[in-house]
Amino acid sequence: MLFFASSILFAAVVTARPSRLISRQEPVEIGGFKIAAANKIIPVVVGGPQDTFVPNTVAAAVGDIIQFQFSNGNHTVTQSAADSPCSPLQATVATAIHSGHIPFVDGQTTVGTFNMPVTSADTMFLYCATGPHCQEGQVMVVNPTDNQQIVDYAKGAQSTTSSVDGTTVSGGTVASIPLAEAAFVPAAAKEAAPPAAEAPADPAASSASSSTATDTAASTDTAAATNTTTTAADTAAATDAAATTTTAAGGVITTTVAAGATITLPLAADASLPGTTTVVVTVSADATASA
Ligand SMILES: [Cu+2]
Repeated sequence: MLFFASSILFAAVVTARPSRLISRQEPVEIGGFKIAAANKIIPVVVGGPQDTFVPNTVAAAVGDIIQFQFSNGNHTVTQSAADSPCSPLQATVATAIHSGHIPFVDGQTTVGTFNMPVTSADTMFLYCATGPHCQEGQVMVVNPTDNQQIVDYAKGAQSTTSSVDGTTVSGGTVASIPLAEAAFVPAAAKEAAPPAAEAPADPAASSASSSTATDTAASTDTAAATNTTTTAADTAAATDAAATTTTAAGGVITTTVAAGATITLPLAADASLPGTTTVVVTVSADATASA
């Protein structure tokens, strides 16, 4: 089979170029397919720790395939006109390039790709249509005519205020490859969840002075803590001392604080319990005045 296919290719090449050696840069028409001996797959990494294309300029021959490999984030490869960065050429040319949005999340073992056959040697301008990525410089040029083109295109992108998404996947094929074969190492995985919050400082410790009056139940507060209802009956204290707290059987917490103080529930001793919700209660200073 391999020999058979090779024979056809050779025969066709000989027919097309009878007096020359095979040019490895020029495509050959065989049965409607363009085949170039020098066809390459050119990897381009999209996104990652930064919103970029790497590389952001590529020299590609007709018949090559640019394989966009999507790293961390959620990005697109979308074609624009040279003088309209961050806006899809699809608006006027239906066949213009657009990959759709292809994400990469922590833990993925495959990498989304967009395989774009290069069908023309013309210069092509591409951007990412996600959020502000284009304005931030996630742009690239295929077959630039000089080194200045990518600079000018990026500057033009920075001059826009928003990006316009493409509408239809076009100009390539969405697929995937194993992560182990990708041209990048993913960004370090983010921690699944932040560590438990530290117990809040007891704000009652810094409360103002108060009278010697004792006010019972200046406020009665219900806090949803550890899936049970805890009633804190707060009694304004006659001193400047830090709040004292006792917990009786049945989950009733009694705390003693100065009038005008702020109580944060759950109290410091309970704040480390899983599932606790913090509720801030300010004891009414008026209750003190009435005594
Ligand atoms: Cu992007």
